Amino acid sequence: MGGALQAAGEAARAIETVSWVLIAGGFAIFVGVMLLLWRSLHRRAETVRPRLWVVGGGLVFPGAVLAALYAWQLPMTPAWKPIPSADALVVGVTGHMWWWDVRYRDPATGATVRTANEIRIPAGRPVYLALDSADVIHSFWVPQLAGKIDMLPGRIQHLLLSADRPGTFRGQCAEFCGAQHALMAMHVVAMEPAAFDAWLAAQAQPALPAQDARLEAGRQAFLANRCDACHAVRGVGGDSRLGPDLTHVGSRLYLAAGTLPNTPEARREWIAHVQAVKEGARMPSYERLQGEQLDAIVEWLGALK
Ligand code: HEC
Ligand SMILES: [Cu+2]
Repeated sequence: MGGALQAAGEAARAIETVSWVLIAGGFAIFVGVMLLLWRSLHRRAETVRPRLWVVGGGLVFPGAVLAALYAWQLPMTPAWKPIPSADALVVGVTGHMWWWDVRYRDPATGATVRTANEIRIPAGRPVYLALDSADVIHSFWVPQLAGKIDMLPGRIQHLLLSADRPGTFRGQCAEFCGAQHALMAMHVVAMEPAAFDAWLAAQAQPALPAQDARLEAGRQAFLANRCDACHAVRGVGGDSRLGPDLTHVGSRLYLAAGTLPNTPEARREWIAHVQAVKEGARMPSYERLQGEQLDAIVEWLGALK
C-alpha cells in the first residue's frame, strides 16, 4: 500500500519534485528574511535606501524567482496533462454522493463494463480518466498516482495517470460534498497487464449463476426485497444507476466507497444497518431483514466474483 506521500507514478513524481523545491526554496527565503530582520533590529543606526529595498526586494527578487520557477516547471506539465494516446486505457468515473461509478469499454465487444468504487488498471500503461459528477462537485484524488481534479456535473474533466508497479493505491474525494464526504474513498488497483485483461474480461460477463439452493435463495431475496430498484446485477435484474453496480461486487476489496472491508460480516452489517454505518447514504437500512434471508443475500453477493 505505502504512504500517501510515496509517489508511484510519473505525474505524482513530478508533483513531488515541485513540492520539495518549493518547500526548500520557501524555507531558504524565510531564513534570509529572518536574517535581515535580525540585522535591522541590531543595527539601528544604519541608513538604508528604501527604494532599493522596495524595488529590489519587492519587485525584482520575487519576479525573478517566480519567472525561474515557471520556466523550470514548464517542461514537466505534460507529465500530468492529459495527452490523448492511442495506447491509453480509457476509464469513465462518475462521482455520486458518496460513491464512484466506474466504466470501461469491453475490448472484445465495445460494450460498457460497469463497476464501482474500485478502479483496476494495468501497471505501466497510461490511463486516461474521463471524470464527471451526477450531483454536486466532487474531486478525484489518488495522491500516489496524480494530482487532484474536480468532478463537475455536466462537464467532463480529464486526468492522465499511470502506476509504475502493481499495487493498491487509496484515493479520496477531495472536495467537501456533504455529510459523508469523509467516507467517499476509492482504491486504484494496478495489476500486471495480463491479469488486468483477464479481470476486465471477467467483469464484462454477466453475474455468475447461483451454484446451489442457498445462493439461489439469496438471489431471490435480493429481487423480493427490491434491491434491484437501485442496483443493477447484469443477468439477474435491474438496470437502475441509483446505486453501485453489483454484478461482480464479490470481487471488490471494500464496500461503500472504502467504508468497510468486503467481508461477510461487513456485508451483513451494511445491509441491515446502512444508516448506522454511513448516515445519510442513499440506501435504506434493511433492519427487518433477519437471519436466513439476510445470510443468503450476504452469501450470494460474496459469490458474485
Ligand atoms: C434506494 C436505493 C437503494 C436500494 C433500494 C438498495 N440500495 Fe444498496 N446502495 C445504494 C447506494 C446509493 C449505495 C452506495 C452508498 C454509499 O456508499 O454511499 C449502495 C451500496 C450498496 C452496497 C455496497 C456496494 C459497493 O460497491 O460497495 C451493497 C452490497 C448494497 N448496497 C446492497 C444492497 C442490498 C442487498 C439491497 C436490498 C436489500 C440494497 N442494497 C438496496 C442504494 C440502494
Ligand atoms: Cu465527494
